[in-house]
Amino acid sequence: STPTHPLALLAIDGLLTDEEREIRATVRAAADRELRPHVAGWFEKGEVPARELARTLGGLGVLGMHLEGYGCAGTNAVAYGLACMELEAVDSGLRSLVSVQGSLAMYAIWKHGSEEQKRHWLPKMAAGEYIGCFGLTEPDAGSDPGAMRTNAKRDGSDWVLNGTKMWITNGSVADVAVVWARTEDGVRGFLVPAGTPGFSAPEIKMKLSLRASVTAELVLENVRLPADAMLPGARGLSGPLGCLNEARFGIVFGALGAARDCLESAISYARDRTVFARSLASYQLTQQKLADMSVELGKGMLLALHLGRLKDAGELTPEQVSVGKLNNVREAIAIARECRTILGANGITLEYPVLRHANNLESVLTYEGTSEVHSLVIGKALTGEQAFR
Ligand code: TGC
Ligand code: FAD
Repeated sequence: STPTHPLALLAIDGLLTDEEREIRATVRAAADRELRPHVAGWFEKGEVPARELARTLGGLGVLGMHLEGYGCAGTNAVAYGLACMELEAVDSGLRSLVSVQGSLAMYAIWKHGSEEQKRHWLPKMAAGEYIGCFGLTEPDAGSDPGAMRTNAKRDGSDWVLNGTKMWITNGSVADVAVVWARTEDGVRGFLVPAGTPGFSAPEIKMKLSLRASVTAELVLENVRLPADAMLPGARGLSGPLGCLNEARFGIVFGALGAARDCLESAISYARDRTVFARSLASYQLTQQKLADMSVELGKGMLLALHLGRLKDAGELTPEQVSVGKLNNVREAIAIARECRTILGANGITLEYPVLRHANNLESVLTYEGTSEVHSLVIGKALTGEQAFR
């Protein structure tokens, strides 16, 4: 009989509006046409044409797509999640570019910036003419950003920044870096334009994950900025942590895109591959793997949609985002690894997307709060006791 797509099993599409389905179809078609044919090559080289990509993604309307005004599309959260899913079905690195641009750099400016900062940066960032990055993590402060050393000191009305940020997506190609730094007044955000004297962003090479994404260090040596470089609306760690909720939400959907792509590859491969004189898909062991993975994919999708509906109703809490990020990334990486077994030796090549996704998901498991951090956030919500420190 005709095979059913894993996501059609639970008829989840019926829970989407026509507009959400249309946006998803548009992003999927563009991603399949303009990104998918190139992505294995970018991954192999460890290089992406980031500027061209940003313009393509800006033209598609996905940069800051869930923000209102300033040239942004103003879609609902579910549509944004579905776009992340389609991009990550191609590669987590492409979704990363979009997450960091829209949910971290643009969102920080949109939420905490002055009117002048918003007008200056947001329309060009939405169009992909300017690229942004978001510098929170440091070499010695990842899960615990409160331990950051980067600092900003007043000199007259200017600010002088010193410190190092690490693992910064889009860092070396960014036109503007949102840099979080310690001040006398708590943690504050600063907009550092590329080319500011004392500021450099060397790229991090030799990665085995997210090779189709730019990752860099940000080095700030006596970087002098005018008073109006500071984001006026963010004070304290809640400023950057609030931005993370936005990007984590995109990952809840995005990771399922990578998982879906792996499962589609594995089902198609199992149907075509003959082992011991029969189709690999006809064996019970294979079917059990496929059934278990499809069940997890469907559950993850229902969870993502539920969180999306809560977000659109203005009710989504950080703990709920942690449930989604923890579950969906953990299941996505398990699915990617299991699919790899079905492909046998072919599974280790870039001819198929599966190990590329699995390798990418190693980063996704770690960034935006490791799985351990999200477990601890949920544990704190359940017990009222923080176990971070
Ligand atoms: P804690 O004392 O709990 O909180 C400090 C202040 O922040 C508030 N807060 C939040 N606000 C909004 N959203 C959240 N999710 C928040 N979590 C905490 C909190 O209410 C408090 O506010 P106030 O007003 O009382 O001061 O902070 P803590 O130091 O104990 O840390 C808590 C912990 C561990 C959960 C937090 O630090 C954390 O989330 N750590 C993980 C760090 C992380 O996720 N970094 C990601 C960097 S960006 C990135 O990875 C981009 S990759 C993207 C890509 O390429 O796609
Ligand atoms: P650590 O915090 O040192 O953690 C090491 C291990 O200890 C982990 O398993 C962790 O879960 C565990 N651990 C930590 N605390 C506890 C605890 N209390 N109890 C038990 N175990 C604990 N950051 C940005 O700011 N901007 C970006 O754009 C960005 N992009 C990234 C892109 C890539 C490809 C990668 C890999 C990372 C990126 N990051 C970015 C950094 C990312 O957010 C951090 O790597 C992440 O927050 C974890 O920090 P860490 O690597 O320092 O690990």
